[in-house]
Amino acid sequence: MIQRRSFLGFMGATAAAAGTGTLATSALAQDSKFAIALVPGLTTDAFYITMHRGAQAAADALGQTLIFQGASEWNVTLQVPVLDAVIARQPDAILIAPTDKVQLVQPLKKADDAGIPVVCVDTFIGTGVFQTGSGDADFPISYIASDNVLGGVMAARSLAAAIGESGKVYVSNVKPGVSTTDQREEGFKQEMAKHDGVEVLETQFNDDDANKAAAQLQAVLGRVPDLAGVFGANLFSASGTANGVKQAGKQGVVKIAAFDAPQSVVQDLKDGTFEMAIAQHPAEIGYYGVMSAFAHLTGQSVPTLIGTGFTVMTKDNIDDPDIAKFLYTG
Ligand code: T6T
Repeated sequence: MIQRRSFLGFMGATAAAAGTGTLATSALAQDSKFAIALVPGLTTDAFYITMHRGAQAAADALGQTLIFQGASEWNVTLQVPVLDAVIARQPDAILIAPTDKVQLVQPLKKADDAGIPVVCVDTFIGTGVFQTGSGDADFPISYIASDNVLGGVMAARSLAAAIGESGKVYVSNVKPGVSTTDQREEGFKQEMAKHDGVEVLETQFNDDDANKAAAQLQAVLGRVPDLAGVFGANLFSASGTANGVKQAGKQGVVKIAAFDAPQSVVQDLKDGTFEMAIAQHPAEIGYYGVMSAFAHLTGQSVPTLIGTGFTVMTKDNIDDPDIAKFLYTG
């Protein structure tokens, strides 16, 4: 059990739950030692491992404690007990990437009710618009993430150009209800609607399982031999699709626009498996997540939305250290 030495305990849960942020004098804040928990979407994903690194850097800079606790798979029924266990440890704040925008509302409300401020990182609950005073899911103090709709738009533009503005494509995606990947698909389809020669086929949902994404690629190719391209909407969707394309001997023929940037994208870009990869900046998300929680805990106001950037990787720029530094670690 973590000792809650923070002044939240002294001030009571109500002020914290209301997110007033007017909690203490700076002298008291400096004396306080906060424990900030980060609950990732899953622990075994280079994206969240990199986010953890950024969060740890911020915690170290601030002299605060970071707890990293998550499930091993992208799964609501695994994430909720982890969250319950984290709430039971009574951290001073929780950063979380909720695995479903509806199903995590009530579990996170328990944290809010216990006076533990919540920051959504990467994914959100509800609409992702927080502190508005409306709805039952606006209680998190901030949402820190990539602009996922824009990322989908960028992938669509790149894929449309790669297939010469003509042909059939589909989205390989995780599962409906995940805010980030829903938004990427939305942005992708919005943009593709402007490309008359491109037909977007039914989305293939893979449950964040790269093997499933590979098998789906092969099945779609069986039905649609002239398949021109795929948007892999996250790390496992893209890497699984890449494997499927390689197994089918269609490398460079079926074009892939990939979201996320594990180390393996270097090879996939260089050998023409990927046209492009959109690297998010997960270390920034973790860093600003901790900074925001700390700011809130020490009485500062915090933006309700912090957007982090993208770096578009291609075979032509991936050797540039200013680009390659955004490859995920872990
Ligand atoms: O794409 C990231 C993350 O942004 C998304 O919410 C879930 O999938 C990843 O973690 C990559 O696997």
